[in-house]
Amino acid sequence: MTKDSAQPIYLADYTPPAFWVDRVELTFRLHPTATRVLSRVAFRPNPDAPGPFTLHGQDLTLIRATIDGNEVTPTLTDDGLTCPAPDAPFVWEAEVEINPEANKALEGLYMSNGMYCTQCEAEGFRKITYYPDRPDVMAPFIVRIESDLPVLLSNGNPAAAGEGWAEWDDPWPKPAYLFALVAGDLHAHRDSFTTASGKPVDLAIWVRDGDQDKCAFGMAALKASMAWDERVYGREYDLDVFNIVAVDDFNAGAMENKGLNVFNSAAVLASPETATDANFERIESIIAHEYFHNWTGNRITCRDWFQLCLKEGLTVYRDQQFTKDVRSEPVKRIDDVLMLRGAQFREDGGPLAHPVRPESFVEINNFYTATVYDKGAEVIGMLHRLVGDATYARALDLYFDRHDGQACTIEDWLKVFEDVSGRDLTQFKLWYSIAGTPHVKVTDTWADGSYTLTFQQSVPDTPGQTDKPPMVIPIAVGLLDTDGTEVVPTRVLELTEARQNFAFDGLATRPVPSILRGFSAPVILEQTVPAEHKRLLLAHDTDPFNRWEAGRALARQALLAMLTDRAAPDPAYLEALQALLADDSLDPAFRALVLRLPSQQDLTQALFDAGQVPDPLAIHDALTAMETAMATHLQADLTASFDAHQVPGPYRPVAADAGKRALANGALALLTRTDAGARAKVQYSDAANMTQQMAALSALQRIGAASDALEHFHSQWQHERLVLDKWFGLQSSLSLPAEAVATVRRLTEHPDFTWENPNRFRAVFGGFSSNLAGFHDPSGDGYALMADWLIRLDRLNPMTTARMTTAFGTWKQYDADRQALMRDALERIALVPVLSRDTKEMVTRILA
Ligand code: 0A1
Ligand code: ZN
Repeated sequence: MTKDSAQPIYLADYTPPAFWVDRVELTFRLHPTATRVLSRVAFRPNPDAPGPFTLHGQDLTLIRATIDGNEVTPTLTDDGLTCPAPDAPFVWEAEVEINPEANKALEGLYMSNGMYCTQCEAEGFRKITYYPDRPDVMAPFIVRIESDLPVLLSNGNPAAAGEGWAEWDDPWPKPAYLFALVAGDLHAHRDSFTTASGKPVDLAIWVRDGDQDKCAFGMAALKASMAWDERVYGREYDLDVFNIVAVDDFNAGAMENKGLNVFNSAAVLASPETATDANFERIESIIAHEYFHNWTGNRITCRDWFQLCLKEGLTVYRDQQFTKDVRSEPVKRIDDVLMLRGAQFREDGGPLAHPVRPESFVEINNFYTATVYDKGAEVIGMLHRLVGDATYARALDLYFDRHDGQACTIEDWLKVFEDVSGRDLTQFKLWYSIAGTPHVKVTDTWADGSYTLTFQQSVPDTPGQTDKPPMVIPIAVGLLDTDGTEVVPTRVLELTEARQNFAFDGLATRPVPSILRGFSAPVILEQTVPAEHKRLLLAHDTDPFNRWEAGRALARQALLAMLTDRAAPDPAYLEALQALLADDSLDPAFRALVLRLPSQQDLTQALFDAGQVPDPLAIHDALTAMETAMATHLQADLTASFDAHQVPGPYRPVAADAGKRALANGALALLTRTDAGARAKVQYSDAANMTQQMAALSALQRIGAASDALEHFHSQWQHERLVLDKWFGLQSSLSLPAEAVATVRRLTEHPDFTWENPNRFRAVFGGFSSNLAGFHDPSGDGYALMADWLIRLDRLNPMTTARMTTAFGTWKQYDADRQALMRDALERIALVPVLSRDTKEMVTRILA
């Protein structure tokens, strides 16, 4: 199990640690290129799992080590060290030297714009000092930081400080992955919170000078999250301080280190001028997510990394519940399902499919996936639906009571639900081990006043898994009559067999079913629904999710007919939209969602599922033609919507205003298809906030008329790095197909393309990989450009590189020529002699 080896490790091989840790003391003498880390760790042999004394360690220079004060000479191994040790409690001391400035992988201790910061999840602590870097070893930490920098932060409560040093004390036992240290010339945006039991907590968001005006929203979101977790889950905060730090160079969104959350600056900083409504909403949910980890992740953590979904699935579920509460429930559900289908279903249907709880991995960083996070959250949602609100609440209380301070497994989690509900969850547990998205086929019959739904379920083969057993699938169903009146309100059917019937008696006429309401399970529903029933559901379903879903199905059907039968845009679809658009009883945010067409990725998948070879250009053209038809046929309605949903007065990032802006900007994007950008240009020049400015710029970019505005935007925002990311991302993601590769190449040559910064790299190449018609240019130039840059980034930052290889994950969906070109690009990456094992694992799995 060496860090450089590509040997998989297996869940089945788990063994408890040979030594427990009772206490950790760390001293950091910070220096950009030669930081000294002194550790003093109290170990105790584990009588239940005797074994040699080994510690993880990577890229460390060992200066000296002692056991109980006596100098020792450990044997250094590929991934750490081993040393003879007493069979009784002892104190290990070590001094190591590390080089934060050279650390561009952004794991362990590194530097970002002159500030020191850490990222230890999953296995970064071993790059800081020798230690049992595994989540089941939990200990209290005392940390001393020595540096001339003015702000010195670590986990827990501040203990003492003086000129050039500070000490922190974290009394809550934690695994090393939750350790954090930050030092820099930082400025605080402060506030406070009093917990339900009356304990005051000092809150601070620490930022670089110049960013102080972008903290207020994040702080409000933090306080709302703290209050929500008390109210809904009965969870209080447990330290005297809660610190958040904004860091520019970060591989992910944010990290839940105990008492010291570290955030990608893009995931916390926002002002009306620099951030869009979507940014504000994302920040709110990430702040909530990291805060909620304090209980689901930190107080109760994971026994091993195979259990990652234990903390991530649950914490995503909790942050989704929070957003539903503080914003709109139906809109959030639709957003989440769009995400799930766009990222997780795609993952589940391709070479990277894996169970919510994987059984093996080479590099754990490659498993921070949509499956672990988002399908993990869906599984909890199903459990909640199956046991009901009251039992769910009792199960969570028991989980916190029973497991506080422990490192747990999915078995522990499910046992709590079994104990509280009396249910046997053996079959339900398959959701954690079976990969792939279940397909549920539904047919219906009507006879003598009895209506019967027949469901058949199957799960496709995925890498290493075939012949899968039936799962427990909660299917929420309601029935409408043909006037659109609901005759049977929502009922949750529990599908447990491969094929199962459910009968509804006592109906006067054959009903129209509304199936999988609220998207009650993460499955692909296969049903033949006549277009008039879809229109009926779109107009009348009491379930907002299925109302939206019906509109979506109509749009998809119309687009597929354009693609496969050269049909014209379906007038019936346009008419249905018209009625909806004008219905002022509907939330504008909901109408904005209904107006949005299925994505290019959606249609690619739909064609592939129908046994056809998707042509990225044809799909792009069909979407453009449909939008043009919408602009033409609905011009008056769109104009009315645009005018009626302007939000006067100062910008407020609240859901109601954001919904209006979303609808007006959705209308704007469509109207721009036929007005040569006239309206968008006016909005661009008049824009008083970033939501309006970006919406106008995007609309112009989508018709290839943004060059003046882009130039203006760059000169206006060249000193705001997060806004500049938008400038890069907008061009790479929305350039017209024929220009996209050249545009991306030009962007990489731009002096502001600071590619070592993950946000900037992702803006360009993440944006490009979402521009399917551009990325899949038939020349293969897009693939080659992406491969060149992934090879370059891998030498510095394996984690971000490996994640971005997923751009190639759908290669099997395309035509033979594109497949060959994508394989070439992947093989070229695979053959790089010094490829990181992160990227190697991803490329190997994608090619398999
Ligand atoms: N636990 C974090 C996710 C995270 C994982 C790895 C990281 O390394 C760069 C960073 C963050 C979360 O779920 O928010
Ligand atoms: Zn998380």
